[in-house]
Amino acid sequence: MNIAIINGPNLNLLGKREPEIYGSETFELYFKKLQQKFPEHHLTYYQSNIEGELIDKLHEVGFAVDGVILNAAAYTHTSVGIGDAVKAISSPVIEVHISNVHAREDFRAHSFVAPHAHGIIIGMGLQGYDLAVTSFISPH
Ligand code: CA2
Repeated sequence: MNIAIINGPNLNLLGKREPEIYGSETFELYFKKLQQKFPEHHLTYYQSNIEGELIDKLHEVGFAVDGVILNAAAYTHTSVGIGDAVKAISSPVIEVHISNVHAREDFRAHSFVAPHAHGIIIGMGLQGYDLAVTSFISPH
């Protein structure tokens, strides 16, 4: 199975800042472990801080891969464009958030991605990405 992981703004700082919220592991290291855990599947990882680049990546992978795992980070709560892109593509998208957005500021409770997502995993730390891969591989 081909699965694309796409991370949005500031997630390049994972493991380097605010470990009390986001943990102390870099995504690069976590991604290597994820690839080792699912060797028979093809996982790719892309991160950008730029809204248009995230939309371009969704267009690029979103008609080709079996599943997209998207953490649009702060753009989740602000970007009609990313929501529209998720709606437009044909690959199913699982929305992931590392932290429990519902236990934080009110503005984090709204997602422009959620109405178009196949599923949503929130507040499980980095394990959320693992759960999303598992869900694509072994659908319920
Ligand atoms: O919990 C999540 O995964 C979020 O998508 C993370 C976003 C936040 O805006 C969303 O509301 C919830 C923020 C990502 C920032 O990542 C950082 C990582 C380390 C240090 C600083 C920021």
